[in-house]
Amino acid sequence: MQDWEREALDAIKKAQDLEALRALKARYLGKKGLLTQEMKALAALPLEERRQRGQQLNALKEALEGALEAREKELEAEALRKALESERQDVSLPGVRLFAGGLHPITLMERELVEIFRALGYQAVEGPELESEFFNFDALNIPEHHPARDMWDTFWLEGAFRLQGPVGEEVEGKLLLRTHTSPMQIRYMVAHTPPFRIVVPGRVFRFEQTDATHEAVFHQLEGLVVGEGITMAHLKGAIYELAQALYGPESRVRFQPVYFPFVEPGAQFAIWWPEGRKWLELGGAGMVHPKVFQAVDAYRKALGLPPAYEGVTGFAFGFGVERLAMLRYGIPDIRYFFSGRLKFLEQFRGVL
Ligand code: FA5
Repeated sequence: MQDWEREALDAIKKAQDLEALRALKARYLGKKGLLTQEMKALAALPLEERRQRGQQLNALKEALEGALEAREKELEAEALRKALESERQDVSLPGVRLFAGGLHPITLMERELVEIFRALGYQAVEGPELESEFFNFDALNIPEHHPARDMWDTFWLEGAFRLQGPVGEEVEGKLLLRTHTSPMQIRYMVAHTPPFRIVVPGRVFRFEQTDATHEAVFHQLEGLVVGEGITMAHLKGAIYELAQALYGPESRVRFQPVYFPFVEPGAQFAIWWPEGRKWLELGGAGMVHPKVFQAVDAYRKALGLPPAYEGVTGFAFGFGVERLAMLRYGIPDIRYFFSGRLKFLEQFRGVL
């Protein structure tokens, strides 16, 4: 064996990568490789020597090819091992949680309530938070200086703001932050003719001392159903359906007479909460007061619209959303809702 032959086998075994191996292959077995040259040189040798050398070279060729192939396999295996090592995933590492935004618990509760009434054929509509004295009070049979106004401590607005009425007309008069969702009763009736069933979710404002169950900013859900032959029984049925949808077949409803200027008779109602074994005072309700229908038709007349509320009856209700959300989500203090605290809000966010 010549020196280069031994060197060749040695170099192949030590080749560090596939590229180096390819270079070695070209160097020895390529068209101009050393072995190829030796093969060519055979022709010049005498017969006996040629035979012997020919055999040697063939054996050498086999040895080189074998060594190249073996080293190639080794290097490939090594490359694969390295790739697996560097791309390895530790599946036991804790995952990274990606948080999405979430809906506020009041929004969740509001949506649940609207869905309940939608299933009963009600349409959901919304009204402005900035409201006029006329829609919030006067048209609801609560004239200025009437003691009933004290039922709602009001944030009045100073300065000039433009406010649109029910059919886009500009509204005059003193402005306030609505103290309840009831002004939407008037707005809706002015712009529509009965029969209809609506619910009005929305934010309301009262100039009040806050405590664990009272906020200056809170939400109500108003309901209004008007048509021929609507009675108190329909009202009770609606609240009963609400109770069933919220708390199941064990729930019950209770009505007690109470005064609201815009209904007659008026009632406050409570729902039996089976899980907590107590009555939840939810809100007020009653049959739409004839004076409210008259105020609506008078307003329609001023707009040039024909009267639409003669010979119909209707019921209305309005209740607080926060109380129900507090129960639904186990929230002990109403002031958490608008505290803006992330720790509180994060409990309601989604996870992607
Ligand atoms: C009203 O606001 C009437 N508009 C309800 C109504 C509608 C009566 C239609 C008849 C016909 P009241 O002021 O009682 O009523 O408020 C209704 C509900 O809002 C209360 O029962 C309570 O659940 C909730 N509420 C009232 N004040 C607060 C407050 N400061 N914080 C949280 N919730 C309140």
